[in-house]
Amino acid sequence: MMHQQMLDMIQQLNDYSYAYHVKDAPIVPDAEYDRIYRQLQEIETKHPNWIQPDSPTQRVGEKPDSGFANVAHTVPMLSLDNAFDNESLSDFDQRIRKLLKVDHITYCCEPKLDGLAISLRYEEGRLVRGVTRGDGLSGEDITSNIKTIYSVPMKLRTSTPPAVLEVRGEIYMPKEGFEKLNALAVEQGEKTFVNPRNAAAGSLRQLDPKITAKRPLVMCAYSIGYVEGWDQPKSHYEGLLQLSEWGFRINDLMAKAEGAQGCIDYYEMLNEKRVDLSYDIDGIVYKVDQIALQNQLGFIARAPRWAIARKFPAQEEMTRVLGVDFQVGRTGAITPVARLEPVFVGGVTVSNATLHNKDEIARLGVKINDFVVVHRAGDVIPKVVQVVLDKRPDNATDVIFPEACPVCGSDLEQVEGEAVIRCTGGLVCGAQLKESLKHFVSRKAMDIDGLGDKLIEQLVDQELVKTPVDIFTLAEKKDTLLSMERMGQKSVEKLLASIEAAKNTQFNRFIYALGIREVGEATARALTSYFTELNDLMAADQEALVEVEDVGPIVAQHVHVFFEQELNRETIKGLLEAGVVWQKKQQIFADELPLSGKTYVVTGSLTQFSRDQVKDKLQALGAKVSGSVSAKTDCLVAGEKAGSKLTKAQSLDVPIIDEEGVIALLNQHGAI
Ligand code: I6G
Repeated sequence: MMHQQMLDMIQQLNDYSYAYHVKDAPIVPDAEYDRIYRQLQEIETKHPNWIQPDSPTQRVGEKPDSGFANVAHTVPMLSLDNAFDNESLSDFDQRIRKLLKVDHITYCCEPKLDGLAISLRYEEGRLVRGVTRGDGLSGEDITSNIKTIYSVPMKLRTSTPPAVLEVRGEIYMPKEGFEKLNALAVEQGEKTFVNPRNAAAGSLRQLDPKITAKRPLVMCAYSIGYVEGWDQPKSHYEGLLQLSEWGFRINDLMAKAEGAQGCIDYYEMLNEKRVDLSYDIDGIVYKVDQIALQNQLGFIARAPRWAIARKFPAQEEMTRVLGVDFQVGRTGAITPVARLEPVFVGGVTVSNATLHNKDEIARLGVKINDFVVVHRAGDVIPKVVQVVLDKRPDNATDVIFPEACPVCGSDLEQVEGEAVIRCTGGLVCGAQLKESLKHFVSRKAMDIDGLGDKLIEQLVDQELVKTPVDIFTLAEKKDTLLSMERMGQKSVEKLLASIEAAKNTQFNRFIYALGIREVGEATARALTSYFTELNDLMAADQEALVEVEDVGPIVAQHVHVFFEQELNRETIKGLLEAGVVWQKKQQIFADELPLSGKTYVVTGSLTQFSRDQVKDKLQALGAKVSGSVSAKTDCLVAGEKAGSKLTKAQSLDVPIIDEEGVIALLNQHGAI
């Protein structure tokens, strides 16, 4: 093996790693990377004197001898002023325009990642040091840990690097990695982290880089801190593009905005996307884009005058647990829910938060009257994430999990290996029946308008509805309906009309409506495009079911067990006898359809059709509709305000069509 060949392998591995960790666009399967990595390891074992500092094998080194040394920053790492509303943002813009005596400013906007700030020093293009922010003037030298993060370039991707470059950025843990890390900790009986930020901080503080290397950390660059031997571009935006060219990850939502209004529009846009992002953000950083103007503005105290952080409402707050209720869900799962002293968190007032299950109560060690940290992000159900033990009052009392179903009194069961405890009552349990019916009539299922939660609860409580079939015989009980609370002639007629209309449904909606465990909308679609006949689906054994795309053994088992139950078979028969029908797809072999073998993703808002309608129609033409963009996506349908999926499709060169384009496509194939 020639020395040069080894250098080529390093280059190749670093290119693959850059594509995967920085560009989110892998160019080879993991196995291929691993194969070359192992070859490289072998060569390095044979020729230790050939080892290069930028070899990927050098990312994980030994523990630093004497902990983390304190190092002064070449240029202080500043903090940022905060703005909590649009008004202070406009004041900021006005202040700057006045100081600069101009009437318009272009800003560079970036999401403010919820992680830890870091400064990386490169000399002649090689990473020499990574230092935490510390107190802003000096921080800890955590180079050995920083090197384990694949999105940190060991060497800049240029043959003419600046003599010295200090890059500032944020190290964070994406949400998915955080969930996996915590799941593993639970499995191994270890302590979990409260949020991704704490997990990132805890991971960087590890003295052993081998541990840090196992943590899914990412680094995203946000500015150039110091440079020698290179003329900086004229704008912050261009500076970041240069960092991207040199191999750093920069945020793909970074954008320029014009004036205060542009900044406010960017805030609105990002606030909407916030919950769908793969990482936590706590705000937006706005910077005057022109470096010359930044220099004119300078600093006050320890913050630049040319930047401001607009904060989002906090997603975590402290409050007190007043009590714990036990709710019974559609599948009988008993969920403990903490009743809270109302608290404003994530933009709304929250008075209930989930405690998930019995194990979670034990893990948190929560007691009634405890002070707890509540987390609420987007529309996700608020959850208790931590007990504030320092504030535990004397009257804190244990939470007692019920011995029997709190609604119907049936026995509870816990499947081995599962955390969930379930009521065994099935549809005999009023709570399960109510939840099943709510699901059955919901928009993506049978779509029965006018049959809201309150009405379902009344119908079940008055024993007018005992199974989903009874919904279709409500027309015979019109007088009883009329005698019910808030049910006038008009609303009863409207309800009966929508029940009648709902009889005409689609096979996938019908299967989804049945509420089979773990069969969501997408799985129902997959099952019904594979088994086009209900009888075939009902008769399928597990072996046949796992043939369906995205159906694994667990889902297959749930489906098989569901259709085996006599009660479920009777309900299905009853629904069909009551007149539920769907149009049978013509028996066309799947691979003969015009969009067979193609994968589509639909995103953004559409005006003429709903996203679901477009998905249905694409599927009817044989396409597979996926929820996320990858290199395997054949086409992205992007409506208005399409966000990260659009950016990702652009970066992967996935063909993109707009609403007009998809309508033309559907028309061309006679789907509309
Ligand atoms: O803490 C920070 C996060 C993100 C920053 C920052 C940033 O830009 C996107 N920018 C500056 C200038 C500072 N802190 C001081």
